[in-house]
Amino acid sequence: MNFTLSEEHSMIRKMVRDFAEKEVAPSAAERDEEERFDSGIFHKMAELGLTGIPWPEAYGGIGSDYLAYCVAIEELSRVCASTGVTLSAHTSLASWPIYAFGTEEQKKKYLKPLAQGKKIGAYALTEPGSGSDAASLKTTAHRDGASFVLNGSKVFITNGGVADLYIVFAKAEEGMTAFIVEKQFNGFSTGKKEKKMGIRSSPTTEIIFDNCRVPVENVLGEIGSGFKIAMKTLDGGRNGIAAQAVGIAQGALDAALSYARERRQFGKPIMANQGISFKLADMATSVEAARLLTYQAAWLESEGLPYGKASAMSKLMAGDTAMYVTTEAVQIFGGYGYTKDYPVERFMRDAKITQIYEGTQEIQRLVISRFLST
Ligand code: COS
Repeated sequence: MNFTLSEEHSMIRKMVRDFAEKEVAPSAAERDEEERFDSGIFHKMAELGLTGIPWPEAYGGIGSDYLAYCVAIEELSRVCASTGVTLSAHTSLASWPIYAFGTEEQKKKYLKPLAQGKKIGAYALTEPGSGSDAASLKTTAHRDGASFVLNGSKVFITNGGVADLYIVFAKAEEGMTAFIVEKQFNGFSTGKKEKKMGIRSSPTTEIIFDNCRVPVENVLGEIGSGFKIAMKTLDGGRNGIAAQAVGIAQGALDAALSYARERRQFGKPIMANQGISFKLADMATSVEAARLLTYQAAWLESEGLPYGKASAMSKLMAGDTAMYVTTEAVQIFGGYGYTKDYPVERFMRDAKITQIYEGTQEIQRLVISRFLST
């Protein structure tokens, strides 16, 4: 057993931290305030190869692995959770299912430009009436000659409106089916953009299918096997969210630590107060535990070993850790923490979503408990 990151993983961490601090952090608060997605940041990530970390070079990737991908998401989220989730949805939710289930033609046509960052990807499963109960979705896909015709709508779509292609789940006669839908297909449109508590510079929208024609060659995997594709995709996605949560927590911990060393009350730095230093000790311990679970799940996936239980556990642990650590960070900052003069209130708002999306914490417990009972 070796708990040290390899040279390759350490290099990726250093490169992404450097990029995040120079190119992402300075505008993070402003983009949050303005609810503004910055495509320039995405293009810079593409230039660094971050949009295709785990995919082979033949498909436009850099041929690394899921641990490197998680380290990158963590480092981005340490300064801007919105940028972290943009890359996470693009990689885990849009590119992965094409890599895992796509035909050679689909990989060349769709995975390659996604990996190269020439296109942005998104995943569309959730509907107004179907969230945790993903199998109950209502969007339909009727076969008509060489096409399927999709009707319905999806909500809470990360990268909605900015994505070029969407992995869409709809009910065909044979059962739930996955489709690769390009934004320019007739009958596809973007609906309402959500105004959110956190991750505000990551656009979240409704998407609408009004007799949207999708060629049969854009069916992903077997017709009727969409539910399993959706679930397997989320198994990996959840670990990306765990990495995002670890990054948010680390960002809040770093900010709280440096504040506690500088801020003086009662004639000494507040760090010298055990009420504060013990809080920081607990926060640091929780972040480390969440990181270890997250890296373990990423390692399992990279090794080709089962990782569904591990990724549900990492997301559960890391999401709760992010919420706990960011709330404590605000507390350490006192009144200042409650203002937008410091980043910890943003971290706290951003942390909350990690307990909700890609399966609520309650769904993670359901998934974990099913593993325990089999
Ligand atoms: N990988 C592969 N197959 C899976 C799977 C997984 N992770 N999870 C379930 N399946 C399979 C099952 O094995 C079963 O197959 P068979 O019919 O061949 O036996 C089938 O899918 C149905 O599974 P199950 O009965 O467990 O489905 P449920 O409707 O009970 O739903 C949960 C299971 C609750 C786990 C699922 O609906 C879920 O994950 N919901 C949360 C959705 C979510 O995360 N939404 C966020 C969207 S992205 S922001």
